[in-house]
Amino acid sequence: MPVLNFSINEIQYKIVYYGPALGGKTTNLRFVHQMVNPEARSELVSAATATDRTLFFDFLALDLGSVHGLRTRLSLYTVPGQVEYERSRKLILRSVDGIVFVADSSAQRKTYNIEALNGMENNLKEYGLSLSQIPWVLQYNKRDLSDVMTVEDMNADLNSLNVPYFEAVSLEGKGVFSTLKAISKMVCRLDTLA
Ligand SMILES: Nc1nc2c(ncn2[C@@H]2O[C@H](COP(=O)(O)OP(=O)(O)OP(=O)(O)O)[C@@H](O)[C@H]2O)c(=O)[nH]1
Ligand SMILES: [Mg+2]
Repeated sequence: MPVLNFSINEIQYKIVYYGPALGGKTTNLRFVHQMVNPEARSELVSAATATDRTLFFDFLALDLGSVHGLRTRLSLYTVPGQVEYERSRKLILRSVDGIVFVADSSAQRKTYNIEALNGMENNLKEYGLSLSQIPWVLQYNKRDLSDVMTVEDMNADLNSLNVPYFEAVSLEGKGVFSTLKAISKMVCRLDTLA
């Protein structure tokens, strides 16, 4: 649910990057943070372990400027992918407006992608939400690996709802902004976003 504040003419949308452990969610946010002009973004807030695994979430705010006369902000969050953090993942999904599901293209990670997607659906259900109602996109990350699944096979596993999907190598920034642009358009219900 977007937060609308008429007194300051502002609307805020929450986008969550969800997916299996080590799929590249934090890497997406790092690249966005690196590329966006500091005046249009916050600092990247990360709570990570010593080995760089997300502990609770990462957070980055973006200012899209004026859209339809309203100052429009995006709050980007990642969830921690490690299995034991289910409670955190559920909490972070609260009041979500749009989701980027970051799947790992490695064939070895196939079942982890499916389990994470099932877990996400269950968590959404507890908030009365379903994947057929909420704007979401898929990112097939790590396309640079040697054992990638085909896009067709990944769609068969993860994309029964036929949502937009993007191939990415987020470590090199490839596909990061096409993914973000697509979900932003969907949550803001815009046809043209620069
Ligand atoms: N080869 C390759 N490695 C990547 C890519 N994107 C991310 N990685 C690497 O994958 C590892 C995990 O990336 P993270 O962004 O920390 O993954 P995450 O999904 O945030 O992981 P959790 O916080 O544990 O859920 C890191 O070593 C990244 O450098 C990619 O496109 N290709
Ligand atoms: Mg992370």
